[in-house]
Amino acid sequence: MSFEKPTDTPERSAFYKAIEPEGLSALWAVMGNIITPTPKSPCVPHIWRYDSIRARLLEASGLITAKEAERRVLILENPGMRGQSKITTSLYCGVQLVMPGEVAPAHRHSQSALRFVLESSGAQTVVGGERTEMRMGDFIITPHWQWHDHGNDSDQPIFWLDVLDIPIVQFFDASFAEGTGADQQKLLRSEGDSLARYGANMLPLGYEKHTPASPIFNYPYDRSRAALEAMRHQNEWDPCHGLRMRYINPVNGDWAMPSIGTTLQLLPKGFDTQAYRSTDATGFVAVEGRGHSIVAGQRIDWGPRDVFIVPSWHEVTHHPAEDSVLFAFSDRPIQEKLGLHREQRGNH
Ligand code: GTQ
Repeated sequence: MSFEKPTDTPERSAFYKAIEPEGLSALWAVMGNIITPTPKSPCVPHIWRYDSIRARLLEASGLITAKEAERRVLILENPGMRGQSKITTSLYCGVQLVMPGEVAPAHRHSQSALRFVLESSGAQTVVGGERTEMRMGDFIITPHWQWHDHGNDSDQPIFWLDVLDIPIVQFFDASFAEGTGADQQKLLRSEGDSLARYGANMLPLGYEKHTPASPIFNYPYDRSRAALEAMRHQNEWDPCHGLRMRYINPVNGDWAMPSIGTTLQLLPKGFDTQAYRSTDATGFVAVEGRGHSIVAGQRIDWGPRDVFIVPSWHEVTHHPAEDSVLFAFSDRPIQEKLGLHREQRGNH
């Protein structure tokens, strides 16, 4: 099976031209481009260095306030898709800076967001009426259409990674957004309420509210990291992933967010992973440690807080030079729901 474009003849070319004004085109001339035997993507492997992003954001803080910008964010644009505000074909990613004393005003939108905190001395976000402190490594979700505002009461700048399903909502032409006009929304619950209510391996008796996103909205790094540390003593390593855990919605065991799947993985020093590829293009954040990964033959050296991309169906191996922790995100939950997700272990 090739789906190769049949050769052009003067008659065929004339025919294609003739049907064009009628809103028609010939499938056989394009079939190989739209139904490919294996994934073809404009998304390319790439790494963004945290130090450079950080420096550029501080430079931006001299140009615009968080309030005037609404969100002071530098978008991590995939080099294969410049101008499209995408880090992969389906996901948006940026790094946000809130300076001491600043606020990013309350708003809400159809897009779902996650924050992964890169550098913090204590700042806060409010999601759906509950405040949470944002600490290094915390995985925080803003489910779609929930009010959210951010602020920084500390004396140091805070930097975090934003990942949103913007391209997916764009694809469906389903975007709505609104502001309150206020800097901060009203607090409706006390801090820590969600984690106490849903994050202690219990649920309120009679709990039936099944929203697509997890009712927990801050998964603190100290808990996730401690879990990985405790499990390493068992010495059971996945050859492709080391020790890799996914963040879940405790109500049903599904991914924490309906559109973006997230994991945290521990790779001990010198653990060279076996080749792996999957249909979900994946973004990695090197939280701790350093090392390199080989993505479809290309070497990517990473250190703390760097962000790198492994595109769909690109074989990857990781080579940690130190004990390393990687946070990862992809559109896997959607691919699974559509029956599209595929993975392969080992070299091909
Ligand atoms: O913090 O609400 O990077 O609305 C892009 C859009 C962050 C946010 C982004 C947003 C936000």
